[in-house]
Amino acid sequence: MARILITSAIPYINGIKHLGNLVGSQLPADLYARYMRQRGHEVMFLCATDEHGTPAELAAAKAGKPVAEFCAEMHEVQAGLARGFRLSFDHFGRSSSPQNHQLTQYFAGRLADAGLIEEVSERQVYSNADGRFLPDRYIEGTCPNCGYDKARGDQCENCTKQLDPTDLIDPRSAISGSTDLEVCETKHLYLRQSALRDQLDAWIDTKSDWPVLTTSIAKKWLHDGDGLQDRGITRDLNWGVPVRKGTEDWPGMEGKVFYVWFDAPIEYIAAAVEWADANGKADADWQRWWRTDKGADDVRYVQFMGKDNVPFHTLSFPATIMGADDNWKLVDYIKSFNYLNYDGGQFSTSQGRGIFQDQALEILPVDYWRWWLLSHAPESSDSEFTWENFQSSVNKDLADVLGNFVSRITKFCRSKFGEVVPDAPADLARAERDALWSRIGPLLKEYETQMEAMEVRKSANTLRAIWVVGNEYLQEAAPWSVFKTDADRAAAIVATALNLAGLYAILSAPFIPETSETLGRALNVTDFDWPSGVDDLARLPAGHGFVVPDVLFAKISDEDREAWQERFSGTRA
Ligand code: B3M
Ligand code: ZN
Repeated sequence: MARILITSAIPYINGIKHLGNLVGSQLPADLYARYMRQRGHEVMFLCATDEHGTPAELAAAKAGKPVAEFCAEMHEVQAGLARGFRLSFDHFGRSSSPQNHQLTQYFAGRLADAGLIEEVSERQVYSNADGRFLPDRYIEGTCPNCGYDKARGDQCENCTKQLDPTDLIDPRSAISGSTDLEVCETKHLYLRQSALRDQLDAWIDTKSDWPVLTTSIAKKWLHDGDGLQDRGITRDLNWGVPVRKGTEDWPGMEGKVFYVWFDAPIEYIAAAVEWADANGKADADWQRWWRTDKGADDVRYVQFMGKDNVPFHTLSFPATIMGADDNWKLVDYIKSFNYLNYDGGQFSTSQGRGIFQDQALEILPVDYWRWWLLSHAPESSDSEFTWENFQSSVNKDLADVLGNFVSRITKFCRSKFGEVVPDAPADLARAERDALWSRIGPLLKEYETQMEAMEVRKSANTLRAIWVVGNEYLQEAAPWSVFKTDADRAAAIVATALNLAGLYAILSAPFIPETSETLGRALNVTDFDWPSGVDDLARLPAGHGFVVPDVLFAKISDEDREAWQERFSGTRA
C-alpha cells in the first residue's frame, strides 16, 4: 500500500468556474484519487478556494459586499458545486484560513533568514482620498496612445498597449474616482528566485518521467531571455495575508499583504492543517503527508493543473519549498492540461462564455459531464466542447453501450429466472467465465496501467472497450435463443453477464461514481474490491438477489441539444 498526496490547482474565489476549469485540474485529480483509493492506497486529496488578490477584491466590490463576507459565501457555493460534481476531496480549504496566514508568514520568515528575500524600493501611486496605494489596475485614465478614456494603469483595453500608471493622462482612482493621487516611494519584498535557478534546473532534470507539457514550460522560464526573474511577493491591498516575518512584525511592510501567488500554493499545506484541525487530529497526522522528517519521504505527491499554472508550480512554489530548507515535501509528479475550448471559441469567466458548473448540473446529471469531460480531456492538445459531440458521446458510450447492456441483461434475467442470479451447472458456468475473462482480463490490465499513468483519455477509451465487451458477449452468446433448447447453459451465460455488470459498477466508479452507486445498489454489490481474475466473475453467486435498475442514462434528443446550444450561445449575465 502506498501513500499518495494529491492536490488540484485551487480555483479563484471570484466566480463560479466553467467546465474548462474543472477538466483542467479538479476532475482528473478526482479520477486519480478515486482510482488510487479503490486500489487500496492511502490517499490525501486536497483542494481549496484561492481567495486573495485583486480579482477577489474587485468581485466583492461588484457584488457590493465586504470582501471577507463575499469570500465566505462564494466558498460555500464552490464547495456545493464540488459536491455536485462528486469531487472527493478529503478537505476543501480556504487560502484565507488562519492556518494559511501562519504558514505563509512562516515561509516568508524562513526565506528571509536564508537571505532569499530582498527589499526593493519602488515608486507607486498613492490615493489620498482612498488612503491607500493603488495597484496598477485600480488606476484609470486616458490612454496616451489612442485616447481611450477608460484605460487601466497596466494596459489599455482599447488598443492593448501595455502601460505604466504614470503614462496615463488625467489619472484617477478606479475605486473612488478621486484625482488626488501622488507618486510615492514604497518598499516591496522580492523572492530571489534567480539565486535558486541552478538548484531548480537540476531538480527539473531529475523529472524525466514528467509530461513534456510540464517540463517544457519550466525549462522555457529557466532559460529563455534573462532566465528566471526575481518575483515581487508583496502587494498594497487590504485583503490578504499581512506581511510578517514569521511571528514578528516586518518593519516598513505595514499595511501590505503577500501576493496571492505566494500564499496560494502554501494553501496546499495549510489545507492539510485545516483538515487535521477540523477532524480533531494531531499535528503528526498532517505532518506525515508534508514533512519529510515526519514520514512524508514515503509519500508520492502528485499535482494537477492547467498549463497556465505550470510556471508557479515548477518554479515559484518549489523555490519557496527549497529556499525554506526545512524538510518540506516537494512535488513528485505534475500532470498538466491544455485548454478546453467551447463551440468555436474560448470558455471565458470574465465574458461569461461557455457552460458554468451550476448550469451544467441544472440540466443533466453529473456523470454525463464527468464522462464527456474526462473522455475528452485536453491532454496532448487543446480540445473542444461542441454540443453535437457531447450528444453523440453520451448517447453512444453511456446509453447505447453501458446503459443498454445493463438493461438487457437484467431484464432478460428477470423475465426468465426472476430477479436473482440463476443457478447453473458448475462446469458450464466455469466455461462461460473463462471465455469472457479471456477478453476482459487483458483490457483490465491496460486500464490499470493507463490509470496509474494518469492517461485520462486512454483510460476512458479502455473503459469504454470493457463496456463494449458486455454487449458483444450477449450478442454472441444469445441467451434468449439458447434458452429455448438449453436452459442450463442460458443460466450460465446470464449469471456470467450479471457478474460482468457488477464489475462495471466497480471499474467505472472513478469516472461515473453516481451511476456506479446506482448500479451497485441495484445489483446488491457490497464488495467494491478491485477485480483481479476470472473468479471475480462469480462474486454474485446463484440466488443473489437484484432489481432491474431504472434507465441509467436517458438519451439526449436533438430538440434538447438545439435548445441548449441556443441557451448557451451567448454570454452569461
Ligand atoms: N487560482 C488559478 C486558477 O484557478 C489559480 C490557481 C492557484 S493554484 C495554487 O487557474
Ligand atoms: Zn489605447
